[in-house]
Amino acid sequence: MKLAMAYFYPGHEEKIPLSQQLGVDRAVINVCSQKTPLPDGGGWDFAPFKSKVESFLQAGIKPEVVEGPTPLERTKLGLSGRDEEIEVFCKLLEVMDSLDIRTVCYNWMPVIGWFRSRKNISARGSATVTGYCHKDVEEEPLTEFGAVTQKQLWENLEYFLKAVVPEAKRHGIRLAVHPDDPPVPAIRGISRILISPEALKKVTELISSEYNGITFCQGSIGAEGADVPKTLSEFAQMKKIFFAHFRDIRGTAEDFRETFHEDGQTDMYKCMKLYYEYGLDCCIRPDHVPTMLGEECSQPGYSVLGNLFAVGYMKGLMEAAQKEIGGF
Ligand SMILES: [Mn+2]
Repeated sequence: MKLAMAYFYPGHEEKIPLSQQLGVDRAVINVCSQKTPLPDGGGWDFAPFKSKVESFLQAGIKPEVVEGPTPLERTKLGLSGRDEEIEVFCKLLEVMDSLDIRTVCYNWMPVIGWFRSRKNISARGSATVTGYCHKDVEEEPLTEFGAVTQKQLWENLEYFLKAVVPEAKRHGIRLAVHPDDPPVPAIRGISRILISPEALKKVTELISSEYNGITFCQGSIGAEGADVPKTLSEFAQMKKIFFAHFRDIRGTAEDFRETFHEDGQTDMYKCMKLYYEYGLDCCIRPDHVPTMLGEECSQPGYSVLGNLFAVGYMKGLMEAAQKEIGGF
């Protein structure tokens, strides 16, 4: 397994020296915020992305995964303009190929995306974590997009995969879909489809390809109510885990809170050992972290200090797993 850290927000580049100090030499980076519209004309300027990659390489850190690709909102909703979005996404695959970045993590949550109804729940020692309580949003009105059905989302996903899997294969880029988070059937009328291990498996079967797989987000899969180590084994056996998110929660899909990485409901060492038992050679990164002492809660889940704790914990588990099982 290859340990990586995420650099998504302005200011995250400050983590580069920290990453060097921690001995983490892989990065997960994005192309843009998903809310950013396509520039007029439907094209995309990849020059800033290329120079970002170059700056990481100069610091001795290799970008391994693009998480947060070019916008796919119209594609997810099946709106006009989706073919232009797909064209830009395929161009991204070509650019990634030229930069030797071999995995792209995308999701199928239009409009609302990653969502928490609470962002500063008090955790141990006054750290804060995020959480979701479905009751908080039950009374909320529909969005401007009205009701979006599960059937529409599946059809749109299949349309997308039919178009991009051949390009992914051509460029040697693995498509790693992220499960929906929170994994509830709908929020404000926008359905969610990737809310169970069965649904994730179905994605890999829509277009069968060694380039069509998943991001194994332990926190999301735990919130689905699934047995995380068992599900991990199943997807590892199918060779469908292309990227892993290391995170834990307490609770259920309808009512959960995130935790420090060793304080949730999942056997994290058992999970780490399984990655090595199956000989997976993909990136794993700390997913959302608590906001800690002296930090503003301005980037809930993505502040810096929690990453230090997570990386130390993960390195310990990885060393133990390597000694027990072998692998790299
Ligand atoms: Mn995740």
